Amino acid sequence: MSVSSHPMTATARTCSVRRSYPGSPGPSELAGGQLAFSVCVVALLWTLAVPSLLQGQPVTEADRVVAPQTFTPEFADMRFGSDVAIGYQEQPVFLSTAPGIGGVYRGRRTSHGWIFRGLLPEDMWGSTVATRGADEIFGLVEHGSAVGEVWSAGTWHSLFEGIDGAPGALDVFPGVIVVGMPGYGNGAGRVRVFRYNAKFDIWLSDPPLDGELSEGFGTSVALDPGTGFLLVGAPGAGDNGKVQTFAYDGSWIEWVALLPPPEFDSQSGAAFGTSLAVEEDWVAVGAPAANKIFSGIGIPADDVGAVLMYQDDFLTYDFREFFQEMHEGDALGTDVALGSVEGELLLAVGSPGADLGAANTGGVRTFTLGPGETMWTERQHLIASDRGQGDALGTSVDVFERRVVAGAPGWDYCDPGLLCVADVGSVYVFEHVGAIFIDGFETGDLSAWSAP
Ligand SMILES: [Ca+2]
Ligand SMILES: [Ca+2]
Repeated sequence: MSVSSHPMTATARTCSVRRSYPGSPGPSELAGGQLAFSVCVVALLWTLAVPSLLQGQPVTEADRVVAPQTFTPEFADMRFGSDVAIGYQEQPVFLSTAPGIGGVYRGRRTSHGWIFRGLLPEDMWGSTVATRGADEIFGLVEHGSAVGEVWSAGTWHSLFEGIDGAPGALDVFPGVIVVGMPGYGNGAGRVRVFRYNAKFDIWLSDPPLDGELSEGFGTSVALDPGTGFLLVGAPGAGDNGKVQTFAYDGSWIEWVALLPPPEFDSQSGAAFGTSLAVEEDWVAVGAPAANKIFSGIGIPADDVGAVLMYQDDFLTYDFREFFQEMHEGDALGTDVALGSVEGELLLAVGSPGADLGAANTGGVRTFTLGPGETMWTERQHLIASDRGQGDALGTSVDVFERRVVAGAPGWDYCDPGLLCVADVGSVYVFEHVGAIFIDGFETGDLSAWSAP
């Protein structure tokens, strides 16, 4: 069951995410609506009769975080939340870029709320963030030169500098850092795997892996801890993009390429590989410019986006199923994240172009896969309590255990009596407790929450 906010004139067919999988006779479409009460009275009655389908209900954030400045006009367009990463170091921590004014923030959740530390270098801007285990890293780019650096956010020092492109994607394991530089070579893209050499206390790069033409190779990167493989998204490759896998045997050797299934053959430019996440034996790949796979139900729509699920079966990465939004420009799959706790996998997928009461408020779709299950089930729809036009929630998402963090870099700060400061950006934290996400109503903290 999925729900989307829609004008009062919404019809049932416009209220769902489509689910499709191999052998399926067609998408199952279910209706609901968060603002579309005329539709959703029916849907609510229906869902009450079928409790197992009460899963796409909208839920707002447990916590909303803005960067710690006072919002003077100079902070317009800082776009906090452009990229986010969440982890846990005795307390929940997250990292976010704010590329419009340069820099990177690290927040940690204490009993007194979020406490921030920021790095705002004069001549560089923060480009991407990543965390895993004890490691927290971010990329910086020099103004005007596109030469990059990678820093540790735990210790606030540069790990290595002078890399040959702007870091656009990072992944980290103890002693290994993968850097995607999709703009390298006029957009061909390059990926470097750095390894820490303890003897000389230095990070050394494997020979670079390069893309071709305007593939954008390295737009997304991930190391698969199960196989030891490297996965690299190249959304400009071929007709619709690809994810290339590499096995390591003294050097990186091309393995299989993940491609969209044949349903996507009739379109081009889907940007498959824009985003990428790996957890256990599953890989999620975002294709935010995918057009709706038209089955004769509803109406065609461009750029609804898609998230496509692959499962490793003895190093094969087989396609399993995909999900799409329904409306033109929703851009599902702009970012994806996977997490795992107590045997259940949690998938979060951003749709920054979704219109939930206003244009491009954005939202985040969630799905789970329980122990022994083979098909993903759609769960609650994560939205912002204060959503506004152009906020673009879901531009970035990350998951750690049962916590989802999502960036809305287009969020505007508006205070009565003051002019609005546009595109300051905001970050939302959603808490998954038991089988559901909870919001301010359940936590008893209504300060950053308003029920739709
Ligand atoms: Ca839109
Ligand atoms: Ca805005």
